[in-house]
Amino acid sequence: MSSADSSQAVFPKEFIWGAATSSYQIEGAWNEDGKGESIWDRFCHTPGRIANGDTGDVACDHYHRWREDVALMRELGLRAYRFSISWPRLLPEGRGRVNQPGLDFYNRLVDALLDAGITPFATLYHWDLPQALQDKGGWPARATAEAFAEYADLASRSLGDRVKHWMPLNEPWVSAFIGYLEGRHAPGHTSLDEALAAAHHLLLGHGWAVPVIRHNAPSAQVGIALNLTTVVPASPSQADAEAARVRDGLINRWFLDPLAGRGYPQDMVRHFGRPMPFVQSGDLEAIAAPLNFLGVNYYARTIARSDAVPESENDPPTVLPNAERTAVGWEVCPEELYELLMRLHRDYAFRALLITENGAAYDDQVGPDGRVDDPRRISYLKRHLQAAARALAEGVPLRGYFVWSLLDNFEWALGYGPRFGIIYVDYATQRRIPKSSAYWYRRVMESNRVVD
Ligand code: IFM
Repeated sequence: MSSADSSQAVFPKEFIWGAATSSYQIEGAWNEDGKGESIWDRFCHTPGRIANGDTGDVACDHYHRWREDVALMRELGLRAYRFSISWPRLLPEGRGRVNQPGLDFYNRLVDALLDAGITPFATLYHWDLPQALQDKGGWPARATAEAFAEYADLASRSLGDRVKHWMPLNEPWVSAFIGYLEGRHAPGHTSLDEALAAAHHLLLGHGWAVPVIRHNAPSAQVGIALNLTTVVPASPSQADAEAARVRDGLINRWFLDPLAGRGYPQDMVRHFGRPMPFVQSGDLEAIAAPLNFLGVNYYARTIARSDAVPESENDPPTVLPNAERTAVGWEVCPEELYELLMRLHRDYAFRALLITENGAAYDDQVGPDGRVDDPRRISYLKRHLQAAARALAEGVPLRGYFVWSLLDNFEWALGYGPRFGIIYVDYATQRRIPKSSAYWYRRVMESNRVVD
């Protein structure tokens, strides 16, 4: 669908329009009011880990500025807000002793959101594991999954009377494989065996959390947010097709299959070729706890290229030499969001899908008039929403969309360089300036259609 067809990209009036953030990326106050240390605090305080030596110590100072941020959300007409809860703010040692000021913070935030008519969507784990649990083995240890279920109990008992939408995990692939195999994220380890055990215990903790949340908040809708992508072979060669199968297995199927009750994909079990003693009797049943929705975090397609085939021998290559890219180098491919949604519905048929993250980083600047004009982000969002509307029109049960992100924020190993927000943050003063994309998004939300 081209931009000329924008008017056809319509959404139902009950469509959930929102924006998303996460605790470590925006809150700051890393050691205030009794909060415990997280693995991201430790990682950022280790020299050489993060671009520019940046840390989340202050971030967007949302812990102190949440009132102003909720007021901005209301002004922009958000219907929903997806945030994450900091586990070490509630449980400084990961389990046991509760930090009441931490709970108070989320109680106030939730109340303010509801007062503003904004539906809270809570994520329990967006990567900030209590360091105390990492010191006992982190996600490769089964006890961390048990601790997670306890934390889910505390959070849902405290907030479940008001929060009716929950996601135990955000992007467990990133936690497991970037944190424990690639080492680019906290805790910075590089072991495949650890990564596989971590992935399993993340999923197990999720599976145990689902009935706990439902018990504490009986009418709750519970889902999970996965980073999902289409995988395209770099060329028509057999070797690249094989590389694509493996990449799809690693990023998509390793999580989707067990959640859908199919266990781990056997081709990938063979590919890893590692014993998996951590999978115990009953685990796969727990992981397959039925979900109300699957959260889809989509940014770009993935190109799979086999090392076995020199690119020069790949004729014709699938990869476009002059692809449109965002400031972090990710290819802009909105039509692949349509493909992804169709594939998810066809292959897995979850009850409902929500796009829980979609957005782009650009090098936004404050203009001489004090405004931040970001036409490239508007264009990115517009084309992705058109793709989403097309999937919806073709029968995909897509119920909502959350732009990543509400605010410019701490982009993990890349620090504060990339700006993903629809609201600009001047980190020196903490001044917030809604970008032109925020005003454009307001018109989309008001009209339930992709406007020009
Ligand atoms: O900033 C991240 C977010 O924490 C998880 N999903 C992808 C975003 C952009 O990289």
